[in-house]
Amino acid sequence: MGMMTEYKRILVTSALPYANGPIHLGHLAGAYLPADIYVRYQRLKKRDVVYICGSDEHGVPITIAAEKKGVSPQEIVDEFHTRNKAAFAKFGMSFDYYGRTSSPVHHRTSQEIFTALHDKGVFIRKSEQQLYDAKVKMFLPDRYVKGECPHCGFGEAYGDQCEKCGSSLSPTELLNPISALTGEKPQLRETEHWYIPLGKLQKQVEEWIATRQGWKANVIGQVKSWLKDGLADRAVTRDLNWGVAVPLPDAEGKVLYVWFDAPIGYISATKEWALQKGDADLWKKYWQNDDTKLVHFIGKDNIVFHCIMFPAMLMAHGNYVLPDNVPANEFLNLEGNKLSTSKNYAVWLEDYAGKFEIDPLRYYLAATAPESKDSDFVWQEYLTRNNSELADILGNFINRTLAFANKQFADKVPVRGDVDALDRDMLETIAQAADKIGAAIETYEFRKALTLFMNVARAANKYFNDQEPWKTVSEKPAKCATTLNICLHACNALAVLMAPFLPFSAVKAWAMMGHETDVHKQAWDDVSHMELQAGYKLGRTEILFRKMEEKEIEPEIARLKTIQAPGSQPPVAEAATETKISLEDLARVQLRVATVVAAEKVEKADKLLKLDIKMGAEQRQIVAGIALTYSPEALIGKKIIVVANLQPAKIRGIESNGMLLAAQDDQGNLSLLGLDRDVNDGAPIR
Ligand code: B3M
Ligand code: ZN
Repeated sequence: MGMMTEYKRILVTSALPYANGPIHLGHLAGAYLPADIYVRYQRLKKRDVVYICGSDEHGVPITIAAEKKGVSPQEIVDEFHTRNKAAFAKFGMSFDYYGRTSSPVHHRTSQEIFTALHDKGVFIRKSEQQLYDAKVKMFLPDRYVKGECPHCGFGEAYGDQCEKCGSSLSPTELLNPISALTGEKPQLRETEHWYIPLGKLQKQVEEWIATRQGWKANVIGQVKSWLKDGLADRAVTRDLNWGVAVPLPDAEGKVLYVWFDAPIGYISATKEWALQKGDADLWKKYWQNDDTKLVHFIGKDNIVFHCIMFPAMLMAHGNYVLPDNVPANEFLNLEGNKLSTSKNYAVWLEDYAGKFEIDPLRYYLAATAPESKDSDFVWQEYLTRNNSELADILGNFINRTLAFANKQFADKVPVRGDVDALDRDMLETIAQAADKIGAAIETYEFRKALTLFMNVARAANKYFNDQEPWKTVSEKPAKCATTLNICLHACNALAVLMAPFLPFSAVKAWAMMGHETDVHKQAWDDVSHMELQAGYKLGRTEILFRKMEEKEIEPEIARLKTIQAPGSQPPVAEAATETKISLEDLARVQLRVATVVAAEKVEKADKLLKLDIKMGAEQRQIVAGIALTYSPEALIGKKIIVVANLQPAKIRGIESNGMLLAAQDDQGNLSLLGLDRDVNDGAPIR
């Protein structure tokens, strides 16, 4: 399975979204749209390609969503499987099969793979202490335990992560843990689990990773850093009553860990696809052949599972193909802030589809996809891209060409006569377009591919302008006919070239060119030399891309503005007027009076002063950016107000343990907050 493999077929997967909520733009931009472009292109290349996706219906994300809504997990997954499948279809995601992990085929397949590994003696069985809620008689999965973060003191940290400081945690690390189910204090109890010994498999994984070529820097970087830290054995079973039952006699009440069964979902969905095709064994051709090119499209948070854990599972099994590439995307932000499902800070596919056209969104998302770093969805940019690129360039070129042919040539393709240099250039651009765009798609550079595509439309629009057919029509009719002939060839090519990116518009454009065939069944390699005979009758013209107005997007922007997204940093004025904090929030900030006992400049930092301050019995050092307004001498003996419980930080290598408060005027001058009656230092401010 080295890099020189001649692949005979392609198997493409997109991450199986949890069926615990609707799909938003961040999902689409990360794992689905790029895959769909890739697959549509491969089909046009006439390659044997199968595109698999489906719902991930197991794991704690599902049971938690069910609890929140007060319904059963089954109800949750039924609802969102159906809704998400429909939403994806609306956006043109052209899965060959959209499965679900609650299906019997999936349960059986996951159990078979678990059993195969178990019988080979791959797993290690370990018993360990885990938190148990005696009231509901249940071991608590990570997310079901809450408590105080041992790193930052945040009181609402989860058993797997503190959302305040980002530390990853294990439930037993939490201080004062409580069960999220009952609020009870959990007990430690002995439980047994099966582990995949990633430590032991690390070498094999490393050797395989070393053979991978053309992986994105963000992906390979993350993988190498996991490997460098050393892989830890991972439990592949859980004490939970929702999921695939562990197929062993002594494993009552245990299910497979969701990250064990979910990727197997790709295999089971392929099995169901094969069954549907009437050839039950067809899936083997894709999964059990080294000449299958397996490509996993995912978001960056799933890298470790797709590049290490799942390959390790399949290696240990021995009978499956491993991915040729895992082109993971980074994250998409929204109007400068992180997307947040819980705060409804997102653009939901279902909502979007009810209001706007699909292709302009596909276009904008592909143009700004977070391929190598996080990127930002901005409504205003979406509108601009639609109006000044799709409408003004691509749409305008096709529509003006067809309108001209309609008026001057009775909707027929005119004769191509002698060609001049501009004509030749345009024909050359058309002839090379498919290969150039294709090469970028093959290397997962979708933004580049889209730019190359638009450059063809740009060139064609310019060609139309430069040849001035509206003038030559009366002065040199043969030249005008040649120009229009070539413009129509360009339209014809553009209709096929846009198909992977803009599948709905491609259908329209192809019909406008008078074809009754399916544009998605054309051959990419024919684009360079597709012929339109003189006299060929064109179809009915319609506007390809409508210009949008500001007022259409204003409500969307306004809605997002009312939500305070996590990780956002609103401008100061806005923060002051809009963000309300509770008394509890306020109580977390400890302000105290302090006396400055020593002050000196910080070398090579003209804004900074290092201060020694005294708060009652306590003395400490802070670094403050006040040197432009205050000299060190002026400060000594002064009483100031400081934030006393700020996490210590190093500023220019100097420890700063607290922050002083000052007001700032328009010119940037500072004024230290003080007291209007003398109070001893150390006094609290309430
Ligand atoms: N459901 C996680 C996610 O949606 C998970 C992906 C499974 S892919 C096999 O991010
Ligand atoms: Zn924390």
